[in-house]
Amino acid sequence: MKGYQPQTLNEVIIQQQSAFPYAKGELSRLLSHLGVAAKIVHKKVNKAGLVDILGEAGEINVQGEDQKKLDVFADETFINAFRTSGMVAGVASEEQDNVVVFTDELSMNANYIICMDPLDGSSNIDVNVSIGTIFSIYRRISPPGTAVTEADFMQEGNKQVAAGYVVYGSSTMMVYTTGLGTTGFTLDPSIGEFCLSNMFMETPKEGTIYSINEGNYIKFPQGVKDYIKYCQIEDKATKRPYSSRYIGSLVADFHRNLLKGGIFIYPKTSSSPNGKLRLLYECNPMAFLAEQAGGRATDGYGNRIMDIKPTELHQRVSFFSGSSSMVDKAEEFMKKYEE
Ligand code: P6P
Repeated sequence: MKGYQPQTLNEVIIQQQSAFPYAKGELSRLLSHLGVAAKIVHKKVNKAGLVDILGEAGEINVQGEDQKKLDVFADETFINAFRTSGMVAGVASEEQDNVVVFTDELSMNANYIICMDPLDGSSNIDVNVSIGTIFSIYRRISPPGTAVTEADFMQEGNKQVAAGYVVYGSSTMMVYTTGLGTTGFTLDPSIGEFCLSNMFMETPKEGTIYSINEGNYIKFPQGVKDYIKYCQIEDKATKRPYSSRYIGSLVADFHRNLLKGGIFIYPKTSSSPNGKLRLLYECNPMAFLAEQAGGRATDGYGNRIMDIKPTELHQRVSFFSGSSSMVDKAEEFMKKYEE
């Protein structure tokens, strides 16, 4: 019987690199380094209940959230992987107030910068619910040989050269895009490799799942309230009522909707007037993946997430993403009340 011949992350990255005739392989090597760091974090996340790595790290991050030890561990692991790769000049991280600038000569001459949420869904860490890492890769704007500045990170999402996430769930998966479609790999712990499991993922145009924290209902814009009621009305022709599914980990909710179809909404609310999710390291990478899989990602008012010009590092935006027809329908309700 033909042996199990998995296609590994590195093999697929190299194959995809051939689509870029002038590629020098730097991005490929960077994605491989990222894969190694993800395996290190996977190992810790999987043992979170067994070793003293649960609970608070005693710090508060820039978001005002308690930093969990795993958050800090993941942040340090990915930053070290990027620093030692020699291909990254600096990192913007949810866990770091300011940009982390690499000042060694090799890194200062590197061409790439990275925005990341090292461990998204931290409130779920201690209760064994899926969490994730989200990353977004750009070419630097400043000249090689100089230290990057915050200005290098103020690029629209449409300038991303790659983006992806790692979801630490019932299995650990890496899903990424370099603009050639959205591709998924599943970690095979027995060989320690991410193996190709979903080539060219396509999200269904229509879905029957809506993901939103309905606990915030009274704070939502009227258009969101109307859309939620639309999802709940019985209509066989459009397979309504839809199912409400909300895990509270963006990566887990996004991944399920990507595979099954659905819409994820984190709108602006009366208490979060700009929304909660961060543009640079949550919404832009997810938007790139959604669009590469045939979906949409907007702010709910017809503005494509990847066209938004960032103005600050930890900027928050309203986020509607998923099956294209569902985002279209939600925006119809939002348009009725547009200021
Ligand atoms: P809420 C996790 O903290 C996170 O940033 C995303 O992963 C998740 O989608 C969202 O916040 C959950 O926020 O307000 O519904 O708990």
